Amino acid sequence: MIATLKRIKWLYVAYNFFHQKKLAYLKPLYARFGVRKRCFQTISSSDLNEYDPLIGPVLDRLNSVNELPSHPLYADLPEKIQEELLHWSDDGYAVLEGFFTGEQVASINDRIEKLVKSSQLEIREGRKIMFAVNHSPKLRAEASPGRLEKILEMVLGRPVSLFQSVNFYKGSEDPAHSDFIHMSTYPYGFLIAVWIALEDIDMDNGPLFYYPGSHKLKYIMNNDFDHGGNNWMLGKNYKEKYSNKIASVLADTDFKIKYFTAKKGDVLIWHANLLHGGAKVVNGDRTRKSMVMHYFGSDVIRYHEVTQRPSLMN
Ligand SMILES: O=C(O)CCC(=O)C(=O)O
Repeated sequence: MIATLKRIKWLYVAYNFFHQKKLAYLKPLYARFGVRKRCFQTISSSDLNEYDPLIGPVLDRLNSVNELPSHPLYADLPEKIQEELLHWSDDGYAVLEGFFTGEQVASINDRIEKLVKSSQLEIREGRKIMFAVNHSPKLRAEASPGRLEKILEMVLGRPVSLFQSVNFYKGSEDPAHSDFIHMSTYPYGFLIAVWIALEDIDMDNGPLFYYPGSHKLKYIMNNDFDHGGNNWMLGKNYKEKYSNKIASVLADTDFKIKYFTAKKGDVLIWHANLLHGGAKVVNGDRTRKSMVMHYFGSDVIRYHEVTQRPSLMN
């Protein structure tokens, strides 16, 4: 019953109608990009112009190898991070080894534990916790410090704002996907993800996997697969249908899978369209503590392509 209700698009429109203040940021953006809709209405890639690299992130158009070294923030970064960031345009990810110290990771884990114990956070599907950062400004500051956000801003070419966090206790085993189908922007590409290893991770506890270079593939949006929805209802098995589409796209490429077998405190950042997921958990007794955060670039239309909902701005 609840699952069916969640598929009715007009319930979202009604909800948005009563939250128009949080959608007002869209008005000038709709005017700028020629979107002829009210901001509480549904929005999807069908209402927007095609992908246009000229208005997307600079490093999608120009190569980070040439562009980043002259960026004012680049010179202050540790050499290892500088080197990693240089291959951003080609590979769509960067590893920031040892970005957080053992003490910093312990403090993040401690804050999560306390929030769970105080029942402020619910563990979903026995493995994940959504939006922990919204419950603790200290956690937010520790997990997303200025020195991290500066790197994201440099790579995305705009100021960023943290949209959500997801903490995992166990490996997600999520099939390969691009985050962009869930956190979509217009212009395309103004989303960036950060993944923090909150303990050592190896092939046994379900590491994150990703396909270097896959961010250059076409963005897969609703019109690119049979999602089964219509003007009134969202499709029934869109998740499965979307995953099948991504699997078929990958099958036609020769991208090589990589696993983020990480040490506690290591960080992976990735591009809006990098295909990634969670590897199989071989040892179900083991935890795989991690924290992923997604950030939007400033001054863009934010929405959820799957449900065609514009994102509320708090
Ligand atoms: O941590 C994982 O296993 C998957 C995370 C993920 O796919 C995401 O946050 O988009």
